[in-house]
Amino acid sequence: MLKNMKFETSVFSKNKIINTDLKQIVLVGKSNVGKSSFINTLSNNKHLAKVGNSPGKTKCLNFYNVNNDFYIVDLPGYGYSNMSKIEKENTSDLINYYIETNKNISHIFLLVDIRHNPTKDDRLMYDWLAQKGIPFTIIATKADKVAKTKIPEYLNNITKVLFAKENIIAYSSILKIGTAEIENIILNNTK
Ligand SMILES: Nc1nc2c(ncn2[C@@H]2O[C@H](COP(=O)(O)OP(=O)(O)OP(=O)(O)O)[C@@H](O)[C@H]2O)c(=O)[nH]1
Ligand SMILES: [Mg+2]
Repeated sequence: MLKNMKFETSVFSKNKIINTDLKQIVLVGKSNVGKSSFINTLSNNKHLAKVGNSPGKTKCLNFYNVNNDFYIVDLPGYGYSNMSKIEKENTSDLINYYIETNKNISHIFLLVDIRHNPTKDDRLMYDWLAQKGIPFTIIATKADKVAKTKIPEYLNNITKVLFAKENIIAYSSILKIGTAEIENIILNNTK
């Protein structure tokens, strides 16, 4: 669990991105994959981030301050078809700008649903991150939804579809699978 994690601000436009020297750990992934739930589990506070049954819950960049040491940044999900074209363009423009221009991003978690083949959007995001050179880890969410014995098979499949070289971790916000490993990655990248 990450202690002293507090919501700091929501950012809807490029010029409002906070100016800080603190390191940032960033969550990216398809809408509904479980990014906001991940924040709530890590902070042990189920009311910290808004979680939704319908995709498209998070529509801005949300900055969570951890003990004034670093930030965890929750991004809007991609691939949500009900968003208007303008909304989609604004969101992806904001995400691209934030990741492209920020020198303080020390690690990215790319979240994908353990049960499904990564989508075309996941592959595009993977390729984009891979060529950026920012270290990242793939998190396979909702691991509570599959049989424990099948987890390695699902992880292999995701790695194969993404042609990924990165480490991949099975994770569940409900059963707290993978949290210790993830916390270690966060702490090692924010020293
Ligand atoms: N079974 C299970 N459900 C989960 C898990 N994590 C999230 N969910 C559910 O998945 C849905 C979406 O979760 P969110 O955390 O809001 O997803 P998000 O990635 O933030 O979605 P956007 O804000 O739309 O991008 C909610 O109904 C959650 O309760 C998990 O580990 N296991
Ligand atoms: Mg969200």
